[in-house]
Order: sequence, then C-alpha cells, then structure tokens
Amino acid sequence: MKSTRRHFLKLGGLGGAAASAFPLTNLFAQPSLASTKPVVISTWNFGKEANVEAWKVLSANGRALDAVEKGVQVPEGDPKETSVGLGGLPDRDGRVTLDACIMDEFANCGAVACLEHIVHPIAVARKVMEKTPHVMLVGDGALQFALANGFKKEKLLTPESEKAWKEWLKEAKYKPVANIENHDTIGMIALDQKQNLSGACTTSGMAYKLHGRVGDSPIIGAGLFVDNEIGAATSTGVGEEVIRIVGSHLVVELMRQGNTPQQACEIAVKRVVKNQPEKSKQIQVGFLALNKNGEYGAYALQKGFTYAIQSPEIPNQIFESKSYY
Ligand code: SD4
Repeated sequence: MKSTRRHFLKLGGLGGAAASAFPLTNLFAQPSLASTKPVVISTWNFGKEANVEAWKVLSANGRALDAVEKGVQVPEGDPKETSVGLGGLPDRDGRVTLDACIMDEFANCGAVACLEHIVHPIAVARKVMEKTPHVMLVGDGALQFALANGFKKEKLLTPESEKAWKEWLKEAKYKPVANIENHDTIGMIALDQKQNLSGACTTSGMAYKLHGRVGDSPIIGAGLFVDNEIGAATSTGVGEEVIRIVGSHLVVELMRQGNTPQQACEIAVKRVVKNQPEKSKQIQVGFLALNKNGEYGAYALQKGFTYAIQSPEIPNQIFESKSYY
C-alpha cells in the first residue's frame, strides 16, 4: 500500500506542475523524480535572483533553512522591490510595516508582524524562532526584540514609495490589484541534499492597508507551512483570503492525503473560489508546493502568477503557473 502511494506521488508529479514546466520531450527525458534534490522554488519574478542565493547554500550541502533565509533577503534588501522589505509601499499612514515567518524541518517556527524600521524581518523571525519560547512577535515588541538582538533601525520608506503613497492619498481608494508589477510577497520553499524541507515568507503586505493590518504572510499555516514528512507550501496574493482557508497548511495536508503538489495547490485555490465566488474574480491568490520527493506544484486564481525554480534538472528559471480564471 505504502509503495503504491509513493508510486502514485511520483507519477502525479510528472503529470502536474512538471507538465506545465517542461516541453513534452524534456518531460520524458527526466530521470526519476523520486528524491530530486536539492530544489528551491519561490514566488514571482524576483524569486529568480533570490534562488541564486539560496542555491549557493543548497549546492554546498547546506541546510534548507539557511538557504531560504538567505534567498528571501535579496528582495527584502532591494529598494526597487516595493512589496517586500526596504522600499516596500507603506500603509495608509505612510508607515512601512513588515510581516515575515520562517519554518524548519523540526516544525520550529518564528514570525514577526507589523515590524517597522528593520530591513530584514526574516532574520528577526529566525531569531524569534531560535532565541525565544514564542512563535510570533508584533509591532513595538518585535522592534524592541530586533534592536536588542543587534538589528539596526533604518528608514524603510524610500523617496519613490513616499511619492507613490502621496499620489495614492489624493483619492485614498483601497483596492488590491492582482499581480502588481509581477511581484508581491516572496515565499520560498526548499528541499536540501539531506532531504529536509524549510520555508520562508516575507512581505510589506498590502499597500495602503490600515495601520496594524496583518496578512497571511507571517502566519504559520496561512502564508507558509512545512511538514518534513510530507512537504511545504507558501502563498501570495490577498492574505485575507488565504487566512480564511489556512492555505499553506491546507496544501500540505492535501499532499498528506495523497494529492500531488499540483493537485493540492489547485484544490486550495478552488476553496478560495468557493468561499468568495464573486470576489475571487477580482483578486489574486497563488500557491507553491514542494513535496519530500522534490516534486512541485503551482496554481493561482488569475493568470500572471510567476514563480522561479531551480533543481539539478532545472536551471534557475521563471515559469507562469496555470490559473483558475
Ligand atoms: C498580504 N500576501 O499581506 C500578502 C502580500 C500582499 O497583495 O501584499 N498581497 O496579504
């Protein structure tokens, strides 16, 4: 029974996301996908540059946890990326508030939410995981903890993001836009050479949100979930809809039930549609999933959700996921 299920997983991986990622000829040239490793997969176009850093760790037989932390720090530190870290678009009061979480192969996890003035919230989330008995710190408490742990207070609002905010203030209409300039949250999940999984997720959240609003990205189970026996998942898009279905946990549990990563992502997105049939036509939600064998899946509500993947068979490159609409 067990081996039948494993066989099913293998085949399922080939028929799932791999089918969308490879031309048919390459598909059949693939070696067995069982235990393809290492693998890193991350959301949006900026995932490609992030993967480069993650791959340095993974290819040197490093830990997936270190790979994902290093990887997501690339867009966090890039002032041109207006949806993550430094240069992130602010809330409606002009404050840049960051959300991030990280999870390892032992179900250790850490998170920060509504954190201001720190360029790398993912590194603070890791410190929360490693140095406290807690999972999540928020707002002033998260900042206080970061400063006490040697992080530097910096100005995150760049002149460009400030200008965009002032422009927004003229009408002050809050309307989430799908696929803004092809980036959003960075979620990254990885399988290392020891076949251990980890993940990281970091964002400045919805632009012009109410001050204090927290999305799915720092919430373990919503924006990210890792179960080292089964797989890992991460999400991007309108966080409220992901929280409602505890999206990343759902995707991992669907894989546990025997679904391929691709099937699991598709079922989760359909759950969003079922909850909000009308609203789901206007917004974006996307999932990435990776299982213990290195098989992956990607699916979104709308067209335009891109992700970057690297493995021994796939040189670091960007693909667009299939979508519901
Ligand atoms: C959130 N998923 O906070 C994140 C990122 C985002 O449009 O900005 N979504 O909901």
